[in-house]
Amino acid sequence: MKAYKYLLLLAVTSFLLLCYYIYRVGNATTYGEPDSVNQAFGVANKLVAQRKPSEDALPNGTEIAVVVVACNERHNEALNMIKSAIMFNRNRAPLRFVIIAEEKLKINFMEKLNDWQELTERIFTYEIHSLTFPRANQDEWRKLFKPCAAQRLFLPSLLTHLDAVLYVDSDTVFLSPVQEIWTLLQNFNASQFAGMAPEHEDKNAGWYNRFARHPYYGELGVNSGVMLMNLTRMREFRWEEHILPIFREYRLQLVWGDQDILNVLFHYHPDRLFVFPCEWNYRADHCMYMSVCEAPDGVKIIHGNRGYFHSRAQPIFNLIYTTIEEYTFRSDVYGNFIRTIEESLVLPSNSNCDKLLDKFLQDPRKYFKENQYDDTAQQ
Ligand SMILES: [Mn+2]
Repeated sequence: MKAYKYLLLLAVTSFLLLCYYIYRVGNATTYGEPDSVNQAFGVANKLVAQRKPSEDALPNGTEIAVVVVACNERHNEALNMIKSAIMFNRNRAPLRFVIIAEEKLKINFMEKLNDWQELTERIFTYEIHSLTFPRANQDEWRKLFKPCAAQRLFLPSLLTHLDAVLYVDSDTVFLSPVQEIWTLLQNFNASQFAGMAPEHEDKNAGWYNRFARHPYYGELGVNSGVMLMNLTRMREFRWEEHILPIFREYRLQLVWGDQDILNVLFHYHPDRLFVFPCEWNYRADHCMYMSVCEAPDGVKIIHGNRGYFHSRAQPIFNLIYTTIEEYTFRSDVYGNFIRTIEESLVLPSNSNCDKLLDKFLQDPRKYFKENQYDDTAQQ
């Protein structure tokens, strides 16, 4: 009888230990740990090292990594970008936000993102990294660049635990699920490792073809505000060993910083670049004089470069940005985003971009209907 009791106790204890183990491991690999600040490399490396490259189909549950670099006042923009990605994540794809930030901003990110995790059933995880230059040639990098300016050029060596990422400028917002642009990674051919949109759509307004004093990609150059990166392939290419010589050679000709470096690199390696259409990096340049970006399925990601989210020059850019800022999670996207914008935009407007309201709202309108809450949005 006694032996039986011991056996039972042993069995129960083992079972509980097993449950706890499954719980911990499951939790860790699915969600990561929010406290990965300062130890992100070590911890994250272990957690995702075995994750398979997303070369084939995009299976349900594939984690999508969105990277942003935030310095100074840019951290509010970065948070708003993250908020928009969560808002329009109607497929509820697991998202991982990778934030590279100044030390003093880390706590702000953590507070906000921890709150949002609670409100969104932890549909996303995040990790915060310090601004970091590669060890090789570290001193030279430090001398050449301001800490934030060229950080994204070093993502292949900084994020060794990730196979692919979507890099976005902090001055972008999503109007579509991140999953949609992420699937473009599968359209890369065997040699391509980065995806970007053209800088311009027409030669008369192009900057690179009229003013650049350095080589650039294609006819009109590319814009670096939204960039898909296959980090594994970039590492194989020895990406960073290509960046430094370009900088040394062209530093006096560079006007747009790291974007110009990317343009020089892809000028010499055009086979490495996948060019995606303008609706994935929609800027005021696409509409301010006349509409030059067709966006047949609507505008997917807006890029408020040159401060358009914060000025009244093209009201719809500012309106979309502030409406996302004021949105609260778990509330109705139709009523609190789509209808708010429809009602707030003053039409007729002198702004050509405002006239394209329907293009901006096309994707959200398709999926968010009246009285439908984001929790019950299309799965
Ligand atoms: Mn930008």
